[in-house]
Amino acid sequence: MKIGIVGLSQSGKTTLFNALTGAQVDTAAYSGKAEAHRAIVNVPDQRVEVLNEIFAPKKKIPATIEYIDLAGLGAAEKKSGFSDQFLGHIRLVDAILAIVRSFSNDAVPHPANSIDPSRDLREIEAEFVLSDLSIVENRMERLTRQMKSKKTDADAREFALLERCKALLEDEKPLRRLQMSTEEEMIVRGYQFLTQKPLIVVVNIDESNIRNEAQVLAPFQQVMDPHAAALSISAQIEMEIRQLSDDEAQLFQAELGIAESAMARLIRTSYDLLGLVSFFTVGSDEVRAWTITQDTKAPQAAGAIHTDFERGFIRAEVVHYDDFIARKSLAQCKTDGVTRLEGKEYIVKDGDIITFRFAV
Ligand SMILES: Nc1nc2c(ncn2[C@@H]2O[C@H](COP(=O)(O)OP(=O)(O)OP(=O)(O)O)[C@@H](O)[C@H]2O)c(=O)[nH]1
Ligand SMILES: [Mg+2]
Repeated sequence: MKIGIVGLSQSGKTTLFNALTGAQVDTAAYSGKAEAHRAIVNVPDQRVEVLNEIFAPKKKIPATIEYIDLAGLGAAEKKSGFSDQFLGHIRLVDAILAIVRSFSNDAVPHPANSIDPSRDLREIEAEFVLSDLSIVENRMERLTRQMKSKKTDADAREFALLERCKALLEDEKPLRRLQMSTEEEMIVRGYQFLTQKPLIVVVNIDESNIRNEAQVLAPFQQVMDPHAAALSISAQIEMEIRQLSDDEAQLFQAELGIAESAMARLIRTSYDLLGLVSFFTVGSDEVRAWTITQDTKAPQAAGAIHTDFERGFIRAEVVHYDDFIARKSLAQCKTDGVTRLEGKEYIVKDGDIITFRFAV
């Protein structure tokens, strides 16, 4: 899973990136042309650790998330739209993390000269809406020309769908709000609309607001929808904590009233928002966690490992983590009848331990 971090300039993107990934990128400003920072982090999952102890494999491979720290969006005055480079990065992410500034820091100027996180979010979303709208309009123009020479049903259906998208965008609403059939989702998938991607809003707060999350987030509730979530995080504090030893970090967190690290909260929020679950493969070679969406059937889950596994899928031997942990041996699971043989229609559950049977 790829998550792109966006925000106005100097909103704390790189600071948060450091907090989430343990990187130590210099937080000095960098121009829009600079390379984006990327880092891959392991998804903490106690189950992988326990399986690792039981199987003592050569390799332990946890699930991962990639974070991309992008260049800042310009100030309100210079509405220049996005650079091609920025769009190239952001169109490929699975979810967008928009960070907005609520922290006060006299040494750091705000591009609009005042602190107003709701306004900043509206501004970011407005940029995304404009970007999507221009794609919709271009495509509609092209389809109109095409349909003049030869009109197909597929073109007509796409045009009708784009008209619905356009109406919503002209109303300054994100495409996340559009109800689409599976077929319609297939039609628009290739466009990689920015306002259709799941959105995580991070309000970057002062240390003094760490215990006031409900209050801080209240103004954002009305812009939220089922594909958006908001969190308040002090990026600066979290970055500092990330650089401490585990013991020191725990002490410091308790003192400040931070129940869970920003990294852990963000991963949980991302999994919920994207509807992700993990299944495991185990053995003496490796113990590994795989990430899939929660409605994935067994053959497609196998495909996450290798396309051959999906093509030649025969069946899946499944035992749930909880059933396995009560026995700590795959053989015992079979003896006790808690290992199931599942076919092509089985929907993989979070925590399933699976051995795929396939023929190629
Ligand atoms: N007080 C305070 N300062 C912060 C916080 N987060 C970031 N800063 C400061 O704000 C400045 C900008 O932070 P960055 O993380 O570089 O922000 P950015 O969004 O990556 O900036 P650009 O990449 O230049 O757009 C730095 O001087 C940070 O130290 C925070 O939570 N509290
Ligand atoms: Mg930065």
